[in-house]
Amino acid sequence: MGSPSLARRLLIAAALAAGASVSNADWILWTEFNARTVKQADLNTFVVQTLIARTAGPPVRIAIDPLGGKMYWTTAGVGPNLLQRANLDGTGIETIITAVFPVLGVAIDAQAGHVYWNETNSIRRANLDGTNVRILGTGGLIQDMTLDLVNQKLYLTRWVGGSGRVERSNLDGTARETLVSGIGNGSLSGPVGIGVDAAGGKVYWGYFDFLSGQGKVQRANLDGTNIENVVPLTSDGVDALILDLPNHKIYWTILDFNVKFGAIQRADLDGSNIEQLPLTGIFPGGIAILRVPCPGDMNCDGRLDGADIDPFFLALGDPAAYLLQFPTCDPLNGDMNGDGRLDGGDIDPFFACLGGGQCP
Ligand SMILES: [Ca+2]
Ligand SMILES: [Ca+2]
Repeated sequence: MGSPSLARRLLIAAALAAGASVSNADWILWTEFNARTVKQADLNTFVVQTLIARTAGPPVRIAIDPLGGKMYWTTAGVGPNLLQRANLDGTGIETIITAVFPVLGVAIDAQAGHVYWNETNSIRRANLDGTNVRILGTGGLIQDMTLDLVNQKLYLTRWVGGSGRVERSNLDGTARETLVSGIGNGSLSGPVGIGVDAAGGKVYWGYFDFLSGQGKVQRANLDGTNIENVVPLTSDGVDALILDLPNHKIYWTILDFNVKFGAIQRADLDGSNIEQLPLTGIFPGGIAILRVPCPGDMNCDGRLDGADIDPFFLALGDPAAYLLQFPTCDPLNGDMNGDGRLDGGDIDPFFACLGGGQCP
């Protein structure tokens, strides 16, 4: 399947003239550390649903595998140290890793079929079912981690030798390097949650000072230069941090352990438009964004519009090149006739939906 024919181009022009854009609401998922629950809220209405009524231990971070339709979370503190997963509706809970030390960060490489996590002083990965565990690195107190699947890098926050650090390595743990050091004193203050914007060339982290209880959001270039305070120092510690790149947002949690107060806040990637989500009485351990599948959204920006036409034909004609260019997208977003395959039979339904007609 090559480029669109003249007839298709006329359809495209008609669709674009109609200003077609279809988007669905996204969800925010979070773990409740004290209550041992996993909850979600619609990001338009903020109506809350409980997905998991009781986790085996206090849940910490959470990550989503959209391709496999699973959520993964870690547990630490009073209770077993586990890496668990469940279906996105909370059913089918499985323990995939039982660890000696608290399990903190978790990240998913859905295309490669790998789950990454960090225990107190080691970073590890396994197949998504928990088999084939491999230790990728050790040392210090590893706080959290994230993956840059565009550049195939692993980023982590580590407190070691009286210094809080941001480090990175290849996905197999080789070529580890320190990008930023001296973030806090590395014993009572330092970097925790971490996220990477590969296209924007920035790594973001949350900063938590457990002595003063204060926190902030910082970022740097991917080589560790040009450190900036994105969100200035506030009176609550900043803990978990994730990026919602299609919507150009940073999400983070603030925590006050003394009064067991917590909240989820967000801002634009440059730190402007800070707001607190209207979710009261929460004490979040980790957060994740669940993007509702949007039929025909081939560039994964959450919308079906003209920008999806070229990626649609790329996925049809050269699936490997598509996955290289859109490593976090599900090519089956293009399965517009619902037969489980992306092929020529999806072209007419794609343009029908794009043009404002029937969508799956
Ligand atoms: Ca799109
Ligand atoms: Ca199909």
